[in-house]
Amino acid sequence: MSVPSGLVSIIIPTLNEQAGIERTIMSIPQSAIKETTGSDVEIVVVDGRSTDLTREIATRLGANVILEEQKGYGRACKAGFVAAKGDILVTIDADNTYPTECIPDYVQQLQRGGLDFITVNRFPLMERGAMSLTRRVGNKILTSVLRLLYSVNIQDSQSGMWIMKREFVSKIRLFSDDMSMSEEIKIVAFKFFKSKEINGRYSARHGSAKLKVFEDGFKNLKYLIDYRKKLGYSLIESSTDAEENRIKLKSLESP
Ligand SMILES: Nc1nc2c(ncn2[C@@H]2O[C@H](COP(=O)(O)OP(=O)(O)OP(=O)(O)O)[C@@H](O)[C@H]2O)c(=O)[nH]1
Ligand SMILES: [Mg+2]
Repeated sequence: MSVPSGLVSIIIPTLNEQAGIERTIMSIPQSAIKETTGSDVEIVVVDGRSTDLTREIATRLGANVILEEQKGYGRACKAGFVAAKGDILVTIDADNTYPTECIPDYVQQLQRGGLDFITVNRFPLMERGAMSLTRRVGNKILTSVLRLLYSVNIQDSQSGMWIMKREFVSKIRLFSDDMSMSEEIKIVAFKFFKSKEINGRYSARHGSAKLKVFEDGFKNLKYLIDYRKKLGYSLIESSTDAEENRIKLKSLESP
């Protein structure tokens, strides 16, 4: 057993997830994470004005519950990145769909592989009935467009389980506040950082879906097309910033 030295933050965006939040939090193997990775664990729930008991349940279970009043999954994740204190960040949904039991292994893979970002591919180990045919087809279309437009080799563009170094998150600029943030973060990670996609179980959801299949599907497709103009601004220390700096310095030099 190693001595805890770091902190792993588990970030959970929630919107009316009283049916799944307790199972989700209870399934996080906190002592196994500590034993295998040497890190303590904090749970950060980012709630978007739930009208059910989500916040109360999460608070009772010891999570740090913060409120992000502005709508959107992407917005909630970004608020979680800011609130989380860990040097490693993990995102999961509050519906008990992702393989939390694998967090110790995934964090170790990140650390040992010197990786910045891991995303979980849900397709090979998906439980029966966890995703409708329409959603699977929609995901395949979005993933193919992403691969084609950005030359990024991933199989699941919409997965919401990521394991990341804090440093990675600090270096990137994410523009989307919606579900499309999920594809955006993967594009940036795979284009500019050391990233990997690994296969992980995906189970049927507890509680009602917040994803609106057609509305979000089309929005995500449009985002993929439009995002090409923003990609150049996705790094905080991007060439644009560097260029601006160069211009400023040059103006100082001039007589
Ligand atoms: N804070 C906040 N959380 C949100 C918002 N929209 C969705 N979420 C949460 O983000 C997570 C992802 O949303 P889901 O509805 O599970 O989307 P999905 O995983 O693509 O779809 P399912 O497979 O049906 O679960 C869930 O935990 C939601 O409760 C929002 O506007 N604000
Ligand atoms: Mg979900």
